[in-house]
Amino acid sequence: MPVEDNDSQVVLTHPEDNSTTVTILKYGANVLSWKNKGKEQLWLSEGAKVDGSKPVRGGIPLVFPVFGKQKDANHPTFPLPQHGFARSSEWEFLGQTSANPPTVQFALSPEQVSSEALKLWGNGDYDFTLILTVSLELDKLTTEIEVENAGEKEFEFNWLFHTYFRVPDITDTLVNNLIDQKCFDQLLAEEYVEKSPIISFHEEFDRIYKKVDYGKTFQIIEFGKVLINVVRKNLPDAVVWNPWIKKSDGMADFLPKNGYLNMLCVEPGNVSDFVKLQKGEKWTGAQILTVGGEIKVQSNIY
Ligand code: TA6
Repeated sequence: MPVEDNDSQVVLTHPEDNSTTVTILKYGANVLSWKNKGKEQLWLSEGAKVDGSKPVRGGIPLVFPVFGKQKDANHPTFPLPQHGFARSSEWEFLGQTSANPPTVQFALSPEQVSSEALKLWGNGDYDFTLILTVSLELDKLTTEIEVENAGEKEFEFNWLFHTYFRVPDITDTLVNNLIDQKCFDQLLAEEYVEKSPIISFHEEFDRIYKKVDYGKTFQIIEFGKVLINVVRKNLPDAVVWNPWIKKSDGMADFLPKNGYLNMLCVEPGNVSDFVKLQKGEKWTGAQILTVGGEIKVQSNIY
């Protein structure tokens, strides 16, 4: 059956390969698992809470209306918790829009968000409708978000897919095609231009790559083989994060503690500035994730 609604979770199975599946938790509309031909592509902490008690540690947490913690005390998102309330709200399952490829939609509007959380954004004066579309193909997963300003007041927001990819060993893992990109290093609190043609990981890593040309495909590579390709639609930025040892130790729900060796976040989003929506306006953004393929080296000289 291509789509099963199991109360708290929805499972998609590809009609041409029953070992290609996606499991989505309605709480946070979090894609907990994406198995491509039986191989898990995402990382989910063994300590992840999936009972709605806190945002899920792993899978694809949805970050809205703010990325991180807003520093400007005058900004409407300042009172919000880190990464906003989308990942800690129960989304409504709208159903299936296609049988092949199996495609489903989830919605979030103020009715599904706690009144406490709502009040923290523009004093609760905003009205919005978020529609998440998840589509499962062979060797490919697409997640697309549509944000509509359903109210009278203009608002501005960040969006980010906080995607946790599973990797065999972070110390053998590389990411390409970020060279020459401006980035903000969250650890140094410094902005600079990335000069490494290929990113490797040997310590905590937390960088926001800004306004990256949409022609750039980020590839997660191990031993010369492409594990995953990350392509973006209307999401100009990408955060690359690995917590490493100390940060992993500090997160109670990050288990096992050496799990940082098997995960890497590559997070497409619009976080280096805010998207502004007037009354009735809509905005969409998507990440298109594909498995395997050839290494593509892309620099800014092309
Ligand atoms: O996307 C990277 C990041 O902003 C890191 O700085 C780290 O805070 C991570 O998100 C996880 O945040 P969380 O609120 O899920 O613990």
